[in-house]
Amino acid sequence: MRRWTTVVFASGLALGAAACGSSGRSRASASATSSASTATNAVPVVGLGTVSDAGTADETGQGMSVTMTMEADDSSFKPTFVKVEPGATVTLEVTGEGLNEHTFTTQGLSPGIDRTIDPGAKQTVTFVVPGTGAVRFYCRFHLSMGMQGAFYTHDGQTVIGSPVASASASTTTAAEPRTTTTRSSG
Ligand SMILES: [Cu+2]
Repeated sequence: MRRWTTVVFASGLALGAAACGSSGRSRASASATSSASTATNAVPVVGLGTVSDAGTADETGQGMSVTMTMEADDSSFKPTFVKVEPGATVTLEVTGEGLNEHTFTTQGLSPGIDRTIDPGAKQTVTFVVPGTGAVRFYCRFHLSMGMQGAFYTHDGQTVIGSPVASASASTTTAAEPRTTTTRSSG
């Protein structure tokens, strides 16, 4: 037992010394990456409308079986976009990190997913991302604030399915009840 602790402690010292020696160099690379990240605002998926974009995660390295976590923050999902291999099965744990209740609701999947996520709670969902289009997900309560995102397999991909008829925005067309077409009975 005593020998073990001695060894660990010694190697810890060595690591600490090495880190101190190279501190001058790491500064330059840090500033280089920060300037690059401010360049693009374009989202990688077509057909979403307003998106509260909290970033993209590339999970193609996990191959056909992806396991990952996502935050449901107040008005955005983080990550917002997730790139995976076509046909990959995704096991996703969504955690409510904000103060409000949210949903994780999918578009175009069959069966679809619609889970409510309470603050501090977790929901685990599993689904397949087809190569034919991006899988949009959104919060039913805060879609108008851009609380949505997508799983996709290549840049510029269009989302599959049609949006669930949400809210009332499109149903109030003044003309529709008045145009009563007279049916010829015969
Ligand atoms: Cu929400």
